[in-house]
Amino acid sequence: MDFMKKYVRKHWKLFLVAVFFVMLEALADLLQPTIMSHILDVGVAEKRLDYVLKMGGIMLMITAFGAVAASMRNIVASHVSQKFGTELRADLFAKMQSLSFTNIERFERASLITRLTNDVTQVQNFVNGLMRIFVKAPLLCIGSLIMAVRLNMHLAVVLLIVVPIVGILVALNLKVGFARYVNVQKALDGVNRVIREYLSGVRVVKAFNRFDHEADKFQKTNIEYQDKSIQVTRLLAIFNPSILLTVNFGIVAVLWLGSWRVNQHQMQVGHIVAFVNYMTQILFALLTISMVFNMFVRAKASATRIGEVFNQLNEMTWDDKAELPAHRPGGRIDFANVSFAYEGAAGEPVLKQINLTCLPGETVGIIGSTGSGKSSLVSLVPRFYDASSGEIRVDGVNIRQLDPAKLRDRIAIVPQNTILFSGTIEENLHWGNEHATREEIEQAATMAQAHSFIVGFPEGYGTRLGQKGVNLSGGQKQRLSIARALVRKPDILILDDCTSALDTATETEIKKSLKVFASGVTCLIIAQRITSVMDADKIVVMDDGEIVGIGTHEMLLESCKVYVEICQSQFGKELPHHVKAE
Ligand code: DUT
Ligand code: MG
Repeated sequence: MDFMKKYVRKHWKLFLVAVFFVMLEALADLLQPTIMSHILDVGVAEKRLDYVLKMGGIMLMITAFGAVAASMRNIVASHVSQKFGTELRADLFAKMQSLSFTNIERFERASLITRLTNDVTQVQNFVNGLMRIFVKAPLLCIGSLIMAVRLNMHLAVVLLIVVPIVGILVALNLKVGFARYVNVQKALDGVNRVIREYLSGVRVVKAFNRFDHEADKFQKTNIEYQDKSIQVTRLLAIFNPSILLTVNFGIVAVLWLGSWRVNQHQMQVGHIVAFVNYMTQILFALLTISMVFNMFVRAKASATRIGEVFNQLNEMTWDDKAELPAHRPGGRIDFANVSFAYEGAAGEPVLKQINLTCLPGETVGIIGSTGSGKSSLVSLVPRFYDASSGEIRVDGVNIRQLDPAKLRDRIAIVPQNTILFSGTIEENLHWGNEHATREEIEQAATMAQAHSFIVGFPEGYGTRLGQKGVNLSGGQKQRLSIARALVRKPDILILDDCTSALDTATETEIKKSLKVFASGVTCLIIAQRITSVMDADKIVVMDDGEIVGIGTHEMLLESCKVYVEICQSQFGKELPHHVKAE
């Protein structure tokens, strides 16, 4: 919970101001019953109207004073807790942004969302409560005890019995409650996870008519959440009335004992009234304390979950002084003995002993069966992940020394799964380069064969895309994704299977424009179709995490068995020699 220190340091002054007002408020509450007992015992009993009026006036003033303190406390408390919540959310978001893929993948996405929203809100509520009831309840409880004992020692005997019993009940409640509240939180996570998965896969769910299955799954987590919540409410349903009952017994005892002593003329009625008043204050204070505890449990569980994110150390380190050389043409990439394994995948390496050099301006095709490690290979270049062993150099600099942000400035990537953002088409293309002019954007779109369909829309480049670009076809999305990368004018361009949804004619057009664009740009092109890569300067053939062949189309046909197999599977059994690069 170290992350809280920063906010404590920042807000403790205002926090204390709020606590000060709460103390005034509690003081006002504590004075009331005593004044009332005076009114009854002196004013009413002796029929002195002037005394009643005078004390009544004081009572009114104290109430007003308490109300003003309460308002001030409310204002300060909301201010502090809202500020705190906003800052915590912003910091958490920034932290999530700064984490590497490996760090992020340790969490479920659904849980990251709940951490950022629900968990922060819980902690924020707790902080708010801290400045209100949390301080007030113990103050009232102890204050009432003292006032009651001072008022009448004899009646206080009842407290001697009632308070320990209630104390034990509250403690028991807390002890049993903690684990159950943690369970509720977990169940809520489950509900969020199922909803998220359903929503992100809604098309597939409908296509496979799996709605019933999904509904079942949801229902299960929903019921689980219900059960856990009911368990908690049951607990409260038992404890709260028991506490109430105990205190009420105490009040009956006070009335009985008091009336007995009044009859003996050893005590006045006003004392009984005031005493009962103090007892109810103690009762409510205790009840709020147990409620407060529930809040505390939730906040603690939430704070732990937030802390888990803050505690993620970004393993990606770099040397701030390291720079990529400014000279052009840049874009040379060297892989030297690179091996790589994803975390948690039983350490099974997905890339083994990769040695590869891509020269500036070279176009390198990467081909291989699915799961052979093509995407993994290119994801190492922008430092999405760090290699487990070996070294990757860009323009001669080991990328482990480079700030990923600087490195990624030189790289544009078209990911295998097209991701667009809600906003206009133009905004999406600007992602490639904030400062790109409209002309550059249209140029890139033309190269990616996207311009013609974009201007076909009534609103052209201003057309709004839904979330993830839902209102576009798969091929349209791919072309926008390519255009976005081209807008960046990178040294290194990575195209991960980005023409899979395009027809061959469009693909050929894009390849033609790329050839012009790519002079001087190092291109890594991953493809499934031989025709997409066969005119590359060199082709890398991957199989099961290893490079099994590097060379031109013709060379590989002679030397690489895997390449020949891929060719045969795509062009038929006859000798693939007739397949020539264009
Ligand atoms: N893998 C993981 N975690 C990931 C991504 C991949 O464990 O986040 C594994 C799956 C596979 C291997 O790494 O066994 C290689 O995956 P990659 O995505 O690199 O394969 P590909 O060559 O790009 O396959 P495809 O042609 O299907 O895109
Ligand atoms: Mg892939």
